[in-house]
Amino acid sequence: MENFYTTTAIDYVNGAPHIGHAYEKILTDIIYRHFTQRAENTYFLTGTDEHGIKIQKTSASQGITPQELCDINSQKFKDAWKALNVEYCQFIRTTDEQHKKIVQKIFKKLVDKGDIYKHSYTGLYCSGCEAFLSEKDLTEDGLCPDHKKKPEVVSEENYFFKLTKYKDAIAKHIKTNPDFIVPSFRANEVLNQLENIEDISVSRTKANVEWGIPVLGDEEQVIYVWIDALSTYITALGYDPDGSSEKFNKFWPANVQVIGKDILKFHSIYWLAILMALDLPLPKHILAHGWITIDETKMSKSLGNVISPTGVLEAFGLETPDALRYFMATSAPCGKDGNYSDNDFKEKVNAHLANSMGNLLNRTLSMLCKYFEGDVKQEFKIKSELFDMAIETVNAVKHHFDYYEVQEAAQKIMELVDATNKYVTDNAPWTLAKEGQMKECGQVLTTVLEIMCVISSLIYPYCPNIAKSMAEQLSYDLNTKLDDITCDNIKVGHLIDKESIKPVFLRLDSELADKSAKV
Ligand code: ME8
Repeated sequence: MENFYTTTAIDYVNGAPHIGHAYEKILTDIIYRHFTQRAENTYFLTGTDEHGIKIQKTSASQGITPQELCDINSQKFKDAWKALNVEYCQFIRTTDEQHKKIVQKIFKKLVDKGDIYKHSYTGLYCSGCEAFLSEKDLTEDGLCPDHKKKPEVVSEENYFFKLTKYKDAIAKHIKTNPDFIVPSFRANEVLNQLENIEDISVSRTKANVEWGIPVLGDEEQVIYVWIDALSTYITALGYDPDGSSEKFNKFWPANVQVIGKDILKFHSIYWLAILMALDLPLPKHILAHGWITIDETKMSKSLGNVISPTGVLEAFGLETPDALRYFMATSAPCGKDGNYSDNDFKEKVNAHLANSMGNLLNRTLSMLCKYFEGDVKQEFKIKSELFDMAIETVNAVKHHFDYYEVQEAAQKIMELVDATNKYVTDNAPWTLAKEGQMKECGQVLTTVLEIMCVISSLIYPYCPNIAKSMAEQLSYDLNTKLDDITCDNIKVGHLIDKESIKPVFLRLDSELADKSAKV
C-alpha cells in the first residue's frame, strides 16, 4: 500500500470536546497508526466546524466575537487531542483563510455548472442540526428527532444544490460497492433516505445568518454548513478548482472517512453528490461509528452526564491516555453503540492491560533476570507453535483493519496475550528452573519475549506509550512494518538488567474510580 488518507468529522465548537468526540478521534488515530505500519505515506486530518447561527448566538450572549469564541473552543479540541495522543497531521478550521477562499471557488464552480441555483423557499429549520428538515423527518409532535426542538419556519431566497441530479448515480455507487459504507448494514438505511431526497439549501441570507463564508459576487448570501464543512476534506489537502496541489493528488480520494452514524446521510449522499459535481473521485470507504452513552444513558448537558475525556485522565491520575484509548476503542463492535462507565473502564483496563498483558512481560523479564541475569543464550532460541499463532494474529489484525474493525482486531490481540499466558502456566518455567532444566526454562521465557515483540507492534496503535515501553525493554524496533514481522527479534546476549524492568501499565486505583470529572 502506498498512500493512506483518513479523516474525522470536524466538530462543532459550541462547547468543549466530550467523550463521544474523543471516541471518534481515538478510533481514527488507531486506524491511522495501524496504516502507518503498512503504508508508505499516510495522512490524518481532523479539525473544527466553526460557522453557523449557534456560534453567532452564543458569542453574542457572551459578549465576544464569533471568531473569538471559535478560537477559544477550537483550542480546547486541540488540547484534548494532544492529551489523548491523537497524532493528526493537520487540524483544519473552517475559518482558515485558505479554506474560505477555496470554498468560494467551489461554490462558484457549481453555480457555473448549473448545479447551484437560486430559489425562494419556506422550510423548517433546526438550528441544532444546522439544516432544513422535511415534515417526514419530524417526530409525531413535530419536533426534530435529534434535538427534541420544534424547528423554525424560515422563508428565504437561498441558493440550492441540485442533489436530485445525482440521486441515481449515488444509488448505483452504493449498490455496486457494498463495502463503501462500513458497516454494510447501514447501506440500506442510506438507500431509503435517498428515495426521498430533495435539492438542498446551501446558503442563508446574511440578514438571518451572518457568520459564514460570503458567496462570491452575491454579498447578501453566506455559504451554509455542508458545502463549507464537507469541503474541508479536500481544501485541507490543497484542492483548488483552478489547479490542485501535489498533496491533494497524492492523497485524494480518502481511504476512509470516519464519522458518527448521525451524519452518515450527509457523507454518503450530500458529499458524494458534491464530489460528483466537482468531477472528483469518491472516498473509498465511509466508516459510520456508533454513539457512546454514559452509564447506558444518552449524554446530554441537561442530564449533567457529559464526560470530558481529559477529565477521565485527571480523575484516574493517568499520565498517559493509553488506558482510555484502549477502553474507548474496544467499547463497541464496528458501527455499534458503546458505553462508558467508570467501573467498566477500571475493570477492563486493569484486567487486559495490567493483569494479562503488562504482568506477562513483567514476570517473564523478571524470571530472565532471576535465572539468567537478563541474558538470552543461543540455545534458548527455538521454534514454537505459538509463533504460528502470533503470525496468524498479525494477519487477522490486518484483515480486521481492512474493514476498520478496531474492536475486533483488539480482541485478536488479547487472544494472543491469553494464549501466551496459558503457555507460561502450562510450561511453568519456575518449575523447570527448580528442577534444573535451565535450557528448557530459557526457551520458554525467550519464546514469550518473542511473542511480546509482536504484541507490542500490534498494540501500538491503541496504546502507543505502553507499546514503546514494552519495545524498549525488549530492545525491539517498533518501526517494524507489519508485513515484515517475524518471531525472531530477541537478540542473543544481554537483554536487560533487573533495575531496568518496569511495569508497562499500573492498575487503576479503585478509590479514584468514582471521581471521574464531569464537564
Ligand atoms: O456533526 N458518541 O459536529 P458534532 C459518539 N460539525 N460520537 C459522537 C457523539 C457520541 N455521544 N456525539 C457526537 C458535526 N459524536 C458536524 C460534522 S463533518 C464535515 C461536520 C460525533 O460536533 C458525531 O457523530 O455534532 C460526529 O461524527 C462528531 O462527533 C462531531 O459531532
